[in-house]
Parts: sequence; structure tokens; C-alpha cells
Amino acid sequence: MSFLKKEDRRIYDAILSETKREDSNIELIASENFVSEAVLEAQGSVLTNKYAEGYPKARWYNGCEYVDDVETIAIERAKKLFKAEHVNVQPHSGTQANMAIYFAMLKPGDTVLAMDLACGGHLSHGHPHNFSGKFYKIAPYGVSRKTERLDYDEIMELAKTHKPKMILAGASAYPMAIDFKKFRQIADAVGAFVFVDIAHIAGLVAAGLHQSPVEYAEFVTSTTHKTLRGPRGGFIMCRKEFAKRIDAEVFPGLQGGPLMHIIAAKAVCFKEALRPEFKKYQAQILKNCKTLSNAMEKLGYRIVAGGTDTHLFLADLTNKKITGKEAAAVLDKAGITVNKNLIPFDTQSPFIGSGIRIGTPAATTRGMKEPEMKKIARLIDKVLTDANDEKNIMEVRKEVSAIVKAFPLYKGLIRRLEK
Ligand code: DSN
Repeated sequence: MSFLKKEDRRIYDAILSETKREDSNIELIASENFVSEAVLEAQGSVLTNKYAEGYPKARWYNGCEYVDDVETIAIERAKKLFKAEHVNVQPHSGTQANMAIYFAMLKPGDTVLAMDLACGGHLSHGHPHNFSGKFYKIAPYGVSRKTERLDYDEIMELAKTHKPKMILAGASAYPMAIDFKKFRQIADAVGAFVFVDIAHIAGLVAAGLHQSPVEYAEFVTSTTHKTLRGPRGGFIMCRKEFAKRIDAEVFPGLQGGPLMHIIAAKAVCFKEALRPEFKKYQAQILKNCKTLSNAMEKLGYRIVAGGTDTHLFLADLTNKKITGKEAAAVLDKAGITVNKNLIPFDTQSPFIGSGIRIGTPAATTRGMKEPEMKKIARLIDKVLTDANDEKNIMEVRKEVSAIVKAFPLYKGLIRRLEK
């Protein structure tokens, strides 16, 4: 970053500090990860200079021969990875990918059955302040009060009552596997189509460690930056019959020029995800998540839904006499990053939350395994048990530093940036 250092010291300093923060903390935010240096290089390339409105071989600008190659490669790799009939890699984000499905397939006021944010859904699945909640009639489904898991019989009843045009499956804070085949059956019973958002579990799906929705849903969207470990962005998979409609909705419907540097980085991410090592990585995410949640359960934490099948779990802190907001703040001080989260049927506001969401994709990328997960559970407990004791927090901070030192992030990057 020698040019940046000379040109804009404040931004250089912020990037350097963020690099150090990422290196020195244990990252447990379930939706975050660390991309490869190849992904970083692709997204930091001259492709950011190029306008390429349209699609490969059908652009509005000239000089697109190389970015055409990039986009075609990204599409082909994503199709192979997920066995999808059609892929659009242009959405700038997961929410924009989702928006394309709503806009292409529904009219304002149409009914959508989607998972309630308070039970683990996502803002773009119908939150009243999001476009989805403003333009469409949302019939929310949650989880069972008893099991805190999806109750497919109840979802079937809701579908029969509300007769939605679209049924949306997928979540951002649901720890258990989702049965997309059951969603297909529910949709068929009421004549709806199925849209699945796999942003969180895309890496697990790609690795064959979670049921794939591709054969059951007309539309599947995802981000590339969570378990999939690529650049920040979105993409859409759909059946061939909807290809033209979806592509036209993304461009010119919702977006102008695609971010070709990000599409290049998505292509690199898909290539990495097609390798056998990626499957091993995803399997380790799952082992780490189970180990960490079991260890926390042994320390007296109530684990929402009784466990995890995925890369994340929710710890209910009610019996620990600390809120999610307080817990996340004090853990951050100790160098452990998580986020506050609502638990199902929470009595706290979303700004406070009774729980924390913990995920293992990023820590697993660093090479951490089961022994580190057990240590991390003990450290989380030590912080939360004595949350007002600064000395206690600083002791944990030291232990965190010792753990991360053994798993350096981007070997030598900080030294190179400081040159
Ligand atoms: N903000 C993301 C998450 O943390 O789950 C969802 O988009």
C-alpha cells in the first residue's frame, strides 16, 4: 500500500489498524470470514475501472472482451459448484439479489411467507422498515416455542391460511439445518413458488454438508462473503425458464454497471470452493461449532434449539444475568468478537437482545480446531462471569493474544503494509 500511504495517510492508517484488529482478535461473528490473498488481489485490480453494463457478449460499452471472460468464468464456476441451471453474479449484495427475485416475480401487495427476523430471519425477508416489508404483504413464520426449531406442519397451516405467492426459506440466525424439500412440498400444496436465501450456509451447501435447495427451489440467492469465503457481494441461481426475467431485473431493473473487480474476486472464490480442501474446511467449521457450543453448554449456557447443525449457534444469556448487548461489548474488550442477538420469543428489544450469536467460519479459516474452541469457551465464560472486572478482562485479552499469535492471519501482511 505504498501509494495509498503517500496519497491518503488517514485511510492507510485505518486500513492498517483494521488489519491489526482482525489479526489480534478471535473473530466469531457468524457472517464474517477472511478471504484469500488471491481474492484480495482480484478485488483490488484495475477491473474497477471498467464499465460493463449488460452481460457477456451483450454490453453497452466497448472494450469488454476481458471482463466478459471474467464474468463467464464466474458464472460457469458457480453453476458447477451448485449444479445450478442459471447464475447471475452481478448483484452487489445479498439484499440486492433478494430484491431482484421479489421485483421479478411479485406485484406490490402480493403475499410472501417468510421467516420472522425475531426468530432468525433476515431484514430482506419482510422487516417493516425494509423494502420487502413495505411493498409486500408478509405472513411471518417463526420457530416452535417448545423446540425453537422450524415446525413444518405449522408452516404448512400458515401457507394454507395466507395462500402466499412466494415462500421464502433461509435465515441469518437459525442454528439448525433447514429441510428445503419440505418447503417445496408446502409450496406445491398452495401453488406458491420457493425462494431460498442461502447466504449463511452457502459454503456448507457447496461442500455437500447441508441439503442443497437448488433442486427444490425456483430461486436461490446468496452472498459470497460468509461461509463461502469470497468478496462482499451477492449472486442468484434460478431455473433456466426464469433466466431472462431475473437477468433483466438485475440489469437494467435494479443496477447499472456491474462491479467487475468484485465479479473477478467471486470467480476466484468459486474456484477455491471447488477444491477438495474447501470441503475439509467446511467440515472443520461444523466440528468447531459443535465443540464450542457443547463446551458452552457444559459451562451452564442455554443453547437455543438445543444445539447446532451449522456454522453458528445462539447462546441464551438470561440465566447469566447479562444482556446480549453488554456481553458483546465486554467480549470485544477482551478481543473476542461476537454479536448480540435476539433469541426466539425474546422479551428484550432488538437493540439489547438476550443472547449472542457465535459462528466459527473465520476462526476456522485461521486454522483453529477443537482444542482452541474449548479454550475459547472457557475464555468467553471467564469474561461474562466477571464482566465488570477490568483485570479479569485484561487477563483474557492476554490469553486471546497468545491464541491468535499461533494462527497468524495473512502471514507477513502487517509487516508489508508498514513498509
Ligand atoms: N448482516 C448479516 C448477518 O450478520 O447475518 C446478514 O446479512
